[in-house]
Amino acid sequence: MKTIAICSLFVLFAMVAGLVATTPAAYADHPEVTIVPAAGSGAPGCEETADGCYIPSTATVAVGGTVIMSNTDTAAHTYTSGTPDNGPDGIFDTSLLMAGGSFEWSPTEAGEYPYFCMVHPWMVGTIIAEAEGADDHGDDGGELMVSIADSQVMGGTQIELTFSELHVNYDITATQGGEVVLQETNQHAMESTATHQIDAVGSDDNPIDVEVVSLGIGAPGAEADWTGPTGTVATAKVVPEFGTIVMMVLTVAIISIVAVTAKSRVIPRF
Ligand SMILES: [Cu+2]
Repeated sequence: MKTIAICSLFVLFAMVAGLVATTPAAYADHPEVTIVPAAGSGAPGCEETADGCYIPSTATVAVGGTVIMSNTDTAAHTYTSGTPDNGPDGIFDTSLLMAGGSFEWSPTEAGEYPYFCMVHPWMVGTIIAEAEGADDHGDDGGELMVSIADSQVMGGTQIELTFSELHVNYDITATQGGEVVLQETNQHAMESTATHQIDAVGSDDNPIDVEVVSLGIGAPGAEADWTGPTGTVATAKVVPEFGTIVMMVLTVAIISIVAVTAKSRVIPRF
């Protein structure tokens, strides 16, 4: 009897987790984005890395939303709109932001805003301000949203992905303590959801990190016709002890994507 009750409770929580996962709309308009300097960007080198000198190097936010420029580095930096070649354009300027300092800016018009660091001109980034109700499709500059939910099933973890578009081709990788516990490549999502089973269970000390990389949207075998964003579209840290965790907002090319994790708190005992 007791087992049945625990199971029902678990199913209920799994459903709640699923509901949270399927309602990512609140994140669709990018009301807020935080940009930090790459650690050590006071010395040249970051411009050679994939991440760039400001992270994310292309940040997307809604018109009227908030861009938080947070200096988490040990050196002082500026976020100055304009380009190193042409100088400041006067749209925004943090002036010298000391370590730990932060500055907020809210775009009032849609557009692309390049910026750079006055102290370290190899540091450049772009903010994209999107008008409200911007095209939500995977092709030409729309966005692909992937949410990640997890539930614990039979001593393992089930990862459920919810896609904002059909026919997303993707790779999914999960690691725990540096070890790969799930790696599936060239997956094709016929439906708006897909599930993956992991034998491991995450814990506070030993979370499972999940990463979903988009390969493009379209029919399998017709790679040349695939559209939409490619690159990392969602990451999540699976820690059963905690409630919903939004891990990271990653931008992909000119498109920004949101990851949402929902979790179940119930650990079934069998
Ligand atoms: Cu700097």
